[in-house]
Amino acid sequence: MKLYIKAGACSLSPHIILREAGLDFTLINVDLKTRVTEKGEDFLKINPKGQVPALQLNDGSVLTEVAAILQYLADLKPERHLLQPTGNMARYRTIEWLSYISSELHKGFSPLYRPGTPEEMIPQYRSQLEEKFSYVNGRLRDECWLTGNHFTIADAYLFNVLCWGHAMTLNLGELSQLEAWHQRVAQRPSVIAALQAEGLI
Ligand SMILES: N[C@@H](CCC(=O)N[C@@H](CS)C(=O)NCC(=O)O)C(=O)O
Repeated sequence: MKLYIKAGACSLSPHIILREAGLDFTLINVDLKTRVTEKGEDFLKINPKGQVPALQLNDGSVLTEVAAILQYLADLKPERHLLQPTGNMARYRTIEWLSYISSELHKGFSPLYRPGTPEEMIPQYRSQLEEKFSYVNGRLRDECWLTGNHFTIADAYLFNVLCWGHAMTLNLGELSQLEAWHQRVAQRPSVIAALQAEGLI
């Protein structure tokens, strides 16, 4: 499989999960401005949406959207418990988190990264994100992962967007459960390896 990425972008979470699942993969960097891959391919021919992540399967087909890719990868290796099986309520709790992270957190960062966002709107976007991370903080428990005893694909995605929160210096310092959880995730070998491979540490 090939995972098309940009270092530090939302492609980090499927990258972490490929490593958690112990799957074989190749990373291909994409220049999101020119939409040309490091191999000189026209990325729009691979993903017409022009966005990372895109996962090219061994049969040549391409799967896009973080939440879909994460679920696909987890289901390839059910024994890793990255997503519980169909019918288990824990599966839907994980998907509930994926949806929240995607729509409320991930896309909440877009105006902060987008050139042209009116300067006077920035504090409002920042405080909306801080409120949402505060909600997540209230849902975390000591020594646990987001949905309980297993590290899941939702933890990888939350870690990904929380890294942006740190990079953007959001005011998260008082969210002690969230910061403790972040430390636990950051110590996982898959996460360290993914951050190293993307040149982020
Ligand atoms: N809905 C997509 C959003 C992906 C997305 O926002 N990717 C960003 C990087 S984090 C991107 O490729 N931005 C470049 C662009 O939109 O032109 C998903 O969940 O995968």
